[in-house]
Formats: sequence, structure tokens, C-alpha cells
Amino acid sequence: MKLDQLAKRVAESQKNGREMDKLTLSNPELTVNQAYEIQKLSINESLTGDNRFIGWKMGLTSKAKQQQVGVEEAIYGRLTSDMELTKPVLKVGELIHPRVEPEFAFLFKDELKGANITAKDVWPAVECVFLALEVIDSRYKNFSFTLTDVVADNASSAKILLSNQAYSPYHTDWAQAEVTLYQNGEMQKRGRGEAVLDHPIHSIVELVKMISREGLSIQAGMIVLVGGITDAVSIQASDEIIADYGELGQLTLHVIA
Ligand code: OOG
Ligand code: MG
Repeated sequence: MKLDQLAKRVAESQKNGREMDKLTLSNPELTVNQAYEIQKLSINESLTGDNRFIGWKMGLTSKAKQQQVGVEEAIYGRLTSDMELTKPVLKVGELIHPRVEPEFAFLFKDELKGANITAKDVWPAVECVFLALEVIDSRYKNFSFTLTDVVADNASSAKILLSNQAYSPYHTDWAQAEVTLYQNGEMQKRGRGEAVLDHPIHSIVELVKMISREGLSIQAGMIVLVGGITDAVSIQASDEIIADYGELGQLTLHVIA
């Protein structure tokens, strides 16, 4: 089957929140590179009306996340403006089997590109850092997939919530920053930024290297999610999720039907 037809199928499933069979079930020969092409085509398909391409996300950058889904390689996905929650309320009825995970998001003031960049090149390009909750929602049955499948499904991207407060990149040591995730008052997960490739900045470096191979870059004004600090928690209507980042503050998400 042609990549553009597969992309249409994925885009449809993402738009309607309807689960689908893994692409590799009927197309076992699909490669990871082809999956990135499907990702690009399906996200382009979604860019209608006001929906804009606003940045990138890294996924599977922590051991906890890799073990949870059984895929041991970092991946990237594309973020669009429709994904950003403008209020801390998530309508779960539009989603299949959503999960939430605590993250950091970096906003860029300068373009970043090239296969040889290092952390020292990234810091001066960062405008600010946000606390973030990512809602992921694999379009595949049972939240089960191969590396190729999850790449094609835009790294399970669904929604993002950013903190109101933005921090200087030099405000704190992002590797030592700790987050505790509560669901209805019950502690579920705890982790530090260092869970993400030893330091979240390395996630940005990895992203730039990966997208450079496609001739792409982080553009000025774009946001990047660095990847879950802990593994993700399944959520349902009437949940209250709190991500407590200590002195940096808290993010609260209300889940409704
Ligand atoms: C893949 C997406 C992973 C992260 O932060 O690791 C991700 C998944 O878990 O379905 O967003
Ligand atoms: Mg994530």
C-alpha cells in the first residue's frame, strides 16, 4: 500500500479518536523511515483551518517510558496548535485510551539545525522553559505497537498543557528538578529531569540530529517537549491530575467526559 494512503488512514483515526490496527499487521515491510514519512503526510493532512505546526516532541527518552511500551529507541513527533490545551481541562470523550505524563517544554528564539550541534549550541537558542503535561493516546488497539507503528502515529501525540509561568533556562538545574504525579490525591509517579537522557538538554540535541537527516530544524518560535520524565498514567473522566514540581510550581489537569 502507498504511504499516502496509510497516512490518510492514520490521520482519520487521529481526527476521530477511533482505534485502528497496527500498520505493521498488514504492512510488515514498512521501515522506520517510511513511518516518519507517514507521520509527516498525516500531520500535513491535519493542517487545515487554524491548525498550525508549532514544534516537535521527543518520545521514549527515558528508561521508564521505553520499558512501559517495549520500544527501546528515542523517537520524535510533530506538535500542532490544536494539541495545546488553552484551559487545564481535558475532554476525554474525544480520545481512545489516554495517558498523561510529566515533561518539560523548551521554547526557542533562534533556529537550531545541523548534525554536529552540542548542548553548548542549544542553551543560547532557548527563550524559556515551561512545565508540561503531555496527554498521549495511541491510535492502536490496546496501546500496543512496534517502533515503526508508533512513529507513523506521531509518537502517540494527543494534547499538551503548558504552565502559565515560563522560566529562564538558567533558573534551575533541569536534571535535578523533581516532579511527583498525583491522581485524585494519590501519588502515582516520581522522577527527576535526569531520567530524560541524563539531562533534558540532550533530548533537544538528539532531536536536532534526527531531524537534520531530513533537512529539518527547530525554527524560532517553536516549542519542543523533551519526553516523559516518568512513565505515563491512564486517565478517565472525573480524574484530577496534579504534577508537583516542588519550588517550580504545580500543573493541574481536570479530566471531564
Ligand atoms: C509513545 C510516546 C512517548 C514520551 O514522552 O516518551 C512519549 C508512547 O508512549 O505511546 O510521548
Ligand atoms: Mg511524551
